[in-house]
Amino acid sequence: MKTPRRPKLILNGFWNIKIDYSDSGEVEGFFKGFESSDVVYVPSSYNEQNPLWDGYAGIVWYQRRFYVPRDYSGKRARMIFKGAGYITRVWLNGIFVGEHEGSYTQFKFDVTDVIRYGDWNLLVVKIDNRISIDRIPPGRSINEVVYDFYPYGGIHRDVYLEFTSQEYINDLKIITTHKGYLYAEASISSSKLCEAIFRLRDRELKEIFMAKAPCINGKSSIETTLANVVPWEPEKPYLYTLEVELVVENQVVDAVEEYIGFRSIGIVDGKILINDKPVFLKGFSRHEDYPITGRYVPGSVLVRDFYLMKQIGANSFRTSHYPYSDEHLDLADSFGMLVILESPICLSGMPSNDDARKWCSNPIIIEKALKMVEEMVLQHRNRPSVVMYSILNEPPTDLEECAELARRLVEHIKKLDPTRPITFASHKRANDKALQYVDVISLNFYYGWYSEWGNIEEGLRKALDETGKIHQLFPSKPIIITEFGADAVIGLHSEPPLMWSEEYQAEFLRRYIEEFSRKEYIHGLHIWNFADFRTPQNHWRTMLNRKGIFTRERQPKLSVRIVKDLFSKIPTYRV
Ligand code: BDP
Repeated sequence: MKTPRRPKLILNGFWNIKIDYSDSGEVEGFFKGFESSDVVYVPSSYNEQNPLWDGYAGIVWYQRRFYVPRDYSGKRARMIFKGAGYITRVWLNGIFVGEHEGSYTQFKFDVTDVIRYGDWNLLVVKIDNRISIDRIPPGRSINEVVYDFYPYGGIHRDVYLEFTSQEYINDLKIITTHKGYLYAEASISSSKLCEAIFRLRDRELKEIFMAKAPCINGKSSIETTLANVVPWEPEKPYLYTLEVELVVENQVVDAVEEYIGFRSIGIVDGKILINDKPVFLKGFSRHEDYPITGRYVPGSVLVRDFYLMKQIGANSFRTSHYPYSDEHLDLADSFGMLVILESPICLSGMPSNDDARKWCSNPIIIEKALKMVEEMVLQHRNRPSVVMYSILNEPPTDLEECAELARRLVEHIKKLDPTRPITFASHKRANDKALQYVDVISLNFYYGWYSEWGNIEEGLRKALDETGKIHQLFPSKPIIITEFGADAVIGLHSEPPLMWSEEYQAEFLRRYIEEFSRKEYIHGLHIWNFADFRTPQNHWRTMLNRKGIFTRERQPKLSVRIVKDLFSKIPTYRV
């Protein structure tokens, strides 16, 4: 939900920071304000802003002062964090206002009664980014995690204070189809009689529909079918604006909006249908990772990424391995990307079956996991670009307990949003006991890299063979290859193509794309990865995972031309 008309105080910028190695800050009263001359920039992870903080995954305190003009008094004030973590605890003027767990979804705290109007205010934030087995995703220490990306910490997305009247719109839920069906429901916080005005505007901001509906039990909704809408499609992502105004005692007291697209999704006869037409998802699994800014990817870099993806012929990506920022997904909506939105539950390297069983059946973990997927769905369910949810990456779902966790996640999401198919990225092949619960099967393959190394053809044969078997087990479920790739160090060349060279990566991707795109039961190919990204330290990484077809700074490797050539021959719509 977008709130451009609400007054805001943006709190991005330079903050004070203090490292709290012994977790003594709360006892010592840091929340009342602390002494430190160290500086950090928000939004960004803290790690790469000072070489001394680079290997630190622990507790840090952030603080800044800001002035709130007197004109804002009488309004409701909420402090909004678009993404910070892993655990964020917040104090305003020495008073605790709330806590949130998880780094990748937004959260807000009502601070109306704590703000000093016409005065300076002190905001203190404790970020606890300790790595632990009972966190999502789990790990033991900074270099011993079950996932292959750097565990950055900090306030890595925007922070702001937003003001509304006492009556306001809490949330917006929108459902559309490409045939012009529109359902819009506003959740409203008001103890008074009220109504909502819903307005749909086209790209030129011309009003093409307007309706009013009363507030009933905290909700106001409209349902209609409009003639002649322009559908949202990957190649023509037409966005409308849906505005909702809240009217109390004949006054407009709040207004929110959303950019919406008219599009439908369906799974029919083993195909993925967008607007009733079968699509092929070609693109990447990505990461939010950039030098110095860490988990925050600046808007200008994102824009370049989207142009690069488009120019390569991609129409799709997966938010591996966590929900991405609103900016990232806003661009997906406007560039017409088909997004698989993935939760942060990444379990690739669960150490042992015993650990995995315990983890998956631990009620505290299950509750956290359900909450994390719920926050993801509620934040992004109005987006036309989001065409599928991925609940997990590489879970040990050959184990009953983990398959049961998957089942519960599916059940939970279907209640929140029955309109989108669900998948997860599987690496347990035919032994995966959770494939039965999802609408689309997603498979990750590294044959020709982690096994059959140096022998792309043998690896590829194995990948094709296993995929064929899974198709026979689930003939009505579309299959997407959500990961396949090989590391390449830019500038390293070899003929014949040897591992780690640009030629080997290009050849690996060429052969996988050629063979898999020929199979009629394969409906998508996502290369691992769009760009190189930072990982924990270990003996199988050279600081970065080098499977990007671009470097971390977005310089192209040899693969870019090869992939562009192949992707441009695969049409988005399959006949
Ligand atoms: C896959 C994981 C991904 C890794 C990739 C790799 O899903 O997170 O980065 O392997 O090893 O298994 O490059």
